[in-house]
Amino acid sequence: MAETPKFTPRVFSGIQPSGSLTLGNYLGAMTKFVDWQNRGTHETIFCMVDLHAITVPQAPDTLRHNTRELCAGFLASGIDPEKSILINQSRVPEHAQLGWIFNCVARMGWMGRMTQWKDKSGKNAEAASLGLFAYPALMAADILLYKSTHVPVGEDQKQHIELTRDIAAKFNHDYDVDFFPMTAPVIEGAATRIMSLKDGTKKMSKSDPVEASRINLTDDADAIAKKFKKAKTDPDPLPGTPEGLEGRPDARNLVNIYAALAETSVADVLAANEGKMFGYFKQDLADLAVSKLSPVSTEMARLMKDPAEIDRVLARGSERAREISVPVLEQVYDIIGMVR
Ligand code: AQP
Repeated sequence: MAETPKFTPRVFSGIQPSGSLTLGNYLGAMTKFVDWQNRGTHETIFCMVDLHAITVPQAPDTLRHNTRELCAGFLASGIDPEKSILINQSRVPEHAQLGWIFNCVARMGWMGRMTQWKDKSGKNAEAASLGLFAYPALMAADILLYKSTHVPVGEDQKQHIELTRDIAAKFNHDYDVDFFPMTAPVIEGAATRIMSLKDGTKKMSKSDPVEASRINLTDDADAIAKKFKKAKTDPDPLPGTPEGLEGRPDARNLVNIYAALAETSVADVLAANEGKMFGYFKQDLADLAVSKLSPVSTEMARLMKDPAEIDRVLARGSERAREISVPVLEQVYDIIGMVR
């Protein structure tokens, strides 16, 4: 007889409402989330991580708007709030409570080694918020609060999932329990790292101050075409094989985006476009992007006309989430010796 797994197969992942969703978030995260949901092999929980967003300054009205718009993005991309639990982090207080406990489990040295901390704090780490430094401990809490077994993410988040495992292992060891799972990062598919349209060595980000560096899901067809037209490339035509993209990060990025949108391989895209100049390829890419993204952005705009309905979806999601999170946190409090 097959052994019953100790942990319920459960997927958790989140996106920060720190700006408008980018093509990077969509291809690297959102489409994968929808896949997981529709596979039906795991429970799925998706989160708008608003507490993470305030680790850097956010104007309150903008944050509110971005959180609702992100929720609209989840729904428009195919997340079904009946099949998946859809929440915003601040509405499930156990995230912050477990986050505090993990602040006391994680070590300063671990946090100081995080690449995202180094990138985002930059040269002025003294002025960065304590929250930005502690971010990965809260992220570990987001994941482990639901004893999640799998976390689909883009390449940039791999280090944080490894840290989540370190925190789980230290907690289990320190308290001599087998309470938290060793969560697995799932980094799969063609679009694990979509790069800036202005610099093929830098990740496409919602908070990049250069608007032309990214495609947003709220961009209209015109804006998408213009951004691809002005995307950085090199003067050479497209090669016939992936090896021909060596040392050409901007060219590689555009081909990679095309392959991800067309749900095909880079090799197939190159075989079909060998010798084409980027001026023409960018036009094809823009047409493909518009055809794939416009149904999503149209649906997002429709959903945003009824913010009360979005709030109801999130309220219902948090009720369902708390059916899991409240007992888990109670057990954690018991394990660590809090009088209840
Ligand atoms: N460029 C990208 N390519 C592939 N995947 C990406 N992700 C983000 N950018 C890319 C994936 O999207 C998910 C949500 O990310 P996030 O919003 O929590 O934070 P982030 O990774 O820091 O994303 P941004 O867009 O760069 O936000 P800001 O600018 O606020 O920091 C994650 O799974 C991430 O891997």
